[in-house]
Amino acid sequence: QEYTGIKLQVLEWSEQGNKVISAIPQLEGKKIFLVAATLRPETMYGQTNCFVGTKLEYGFYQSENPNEVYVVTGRAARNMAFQGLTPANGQVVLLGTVNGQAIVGSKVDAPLSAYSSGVYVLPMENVLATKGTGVVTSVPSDSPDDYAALRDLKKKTEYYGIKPEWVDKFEPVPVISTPAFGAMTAPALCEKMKINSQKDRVQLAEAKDAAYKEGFYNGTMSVGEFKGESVQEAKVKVRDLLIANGSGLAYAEPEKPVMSRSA
Ligand code: ZZB
Repeated sequence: QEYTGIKLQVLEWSEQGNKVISAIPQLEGKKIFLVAATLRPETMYGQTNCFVGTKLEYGFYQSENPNEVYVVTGRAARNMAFQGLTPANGQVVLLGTVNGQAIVGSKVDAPLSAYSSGVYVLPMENVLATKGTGVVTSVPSDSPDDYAALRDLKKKTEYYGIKPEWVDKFEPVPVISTPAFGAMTAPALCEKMKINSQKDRVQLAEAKDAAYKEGFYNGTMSVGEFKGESVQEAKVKVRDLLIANGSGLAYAEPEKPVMSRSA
């Protein structure tokens, strides 16, 4: 599986996050990035937040660049070690660990996002430890999972232990238009399929499939450098642009045996 890693630089740490990083001297003076794995680089214009799993453990890993540190799961770091993303091939340099819950509320820079002054790290129930980097960048206009989760958070900030200002002004942004779903695919699909929350796993899996297909085959970019171009053309161009400007990276995962494939 070929992902694009999106480097979300931490601009401000949450209170808890700040305590954790202050206790790790090797992080001093380094740029720290949460690295999200995506299959949809062309949607990055619509990022509204970043999701982490509150029960997952993340590591601070020295990256290939001496000034930069990546925050990802241990599993992802071990894959990265064979892709030139660590100082030495096959080896990870772990500088410290942090629980997902502790970084909720941190503010990060989301490359290409319409929300250019930063977006917040928020909790999501369905972040898998077994896929990608364990960091998910959220695009509620085009990802039904993200739309449902962000809507849950907006409705129940207290229940989720987040501050209203982390979600209030962050609305989905039109990025890709399609004949079937109009200006914003995910909200249209969630409405059509009566998806009420991020707990509606079965419908969400179906909605994700439909969103991928319609976006890829019939989508047209409505914003950004490649506005007016088809998604099929723009996908690689946006990926290349992100990698060229240092805010993206190529990240692949080995194929899983068919028997244990989860999706
Ligand atoms: C941004 C984005 C925008 C995504 C979109 C999807 C969509 P797949 O297809 O099952 O391999 N993701 C990445 N890592 C995780 C994780 N650890 N746990 C849960 N979700 C994760 O899933 C790949 C997509 O799942 C990734 O691409 C990421 O969300 C999320 F408009 O990144 B995506 C219709 C989907 N649209």
